[in-house]
Amino acid sequence: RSAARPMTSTQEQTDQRHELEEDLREGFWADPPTLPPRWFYDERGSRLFDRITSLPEYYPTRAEREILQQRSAQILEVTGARSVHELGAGTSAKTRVLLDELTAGGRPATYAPLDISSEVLLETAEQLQSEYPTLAVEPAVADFHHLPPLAGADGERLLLFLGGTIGNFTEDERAGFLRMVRAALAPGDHFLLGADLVKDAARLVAAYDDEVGVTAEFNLNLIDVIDRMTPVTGLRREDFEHEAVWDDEASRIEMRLRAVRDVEADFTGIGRTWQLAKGEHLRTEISRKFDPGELRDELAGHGLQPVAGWTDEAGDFSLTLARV
Ligand code: AVJ
Repeated sequence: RSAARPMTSTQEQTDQRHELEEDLREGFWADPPTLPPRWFYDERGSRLFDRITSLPEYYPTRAEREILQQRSAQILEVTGARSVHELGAGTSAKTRVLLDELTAGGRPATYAPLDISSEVLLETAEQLQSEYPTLAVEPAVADFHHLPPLAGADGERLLLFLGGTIGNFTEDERAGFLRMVRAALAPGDHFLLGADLVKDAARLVAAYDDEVGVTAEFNLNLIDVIDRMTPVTGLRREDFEHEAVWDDEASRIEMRLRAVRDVEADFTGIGRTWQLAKGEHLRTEISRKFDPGELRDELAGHGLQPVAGWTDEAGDFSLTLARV
């Protein structure tokens, strides 16, 4: 797989470095210091996340797949969708169930995977195009702040945002995101949203602090990503430990890297020194857990009318279908 990958260009590397440095400037000197979760997903981080999705403690991926397996036909019937757009598509693994239905009987249709990583996108697109000959696969690079114009006829678009990634946003970011989604769709178009649900705190914490330590490795990999992408001295992964905490008030899991000794890192690339005292933490991710009713109200408040909602058998995860 890596042999077939195009090399990341020097220009792309420079752009990435500047984007990271902007996020560092904005987040690292805040209280608590933070960094957007997108930086987890370098090659190694993406591979670690793949391993997370099959951990016994990490139920969301299995739960969402279960719902999609049961409801794909119904989703396409209700929406009448002929063009499917997926934000954060990655390898489109779960989406295949839906694409099978979309192209059943050799019907032509469009699938537009949208992702921040052009490498993964192009690989996925090529693979899908050969698997689904009647499907027009139209990949596009997009982040969660900017959607390109979505192909397809008004009333026949379906935009997917799966995996529970909506949970990574703060309340403000989520509001902005839903406004963007509403603006990208026309009357009669649909939006399908995957969201993790509130449940027993011990199960939630276990899902983000697994027994064999894959999630800890995923979290600590962020230090290596930063160290590799921007010039810095004194930033060492041995100085941090992984932590997952349930915040009941905010209804979210927080992933943190807690300093096990005083840290002083010199970010020579941005000309600033960063200090974190022993016992203090860097917040690396929030993962908001939802109440189904509240989520439906929030969608409706943004002009996205809920028309159906499902959970897996155990009631752990939800898919909500909304219409403009
Ligand atoms: C990919 C954002 C849905 O929040 O559950 C998994 C990422 N982080 N384990 C999540 C994640 C730690 C995941 N999302």
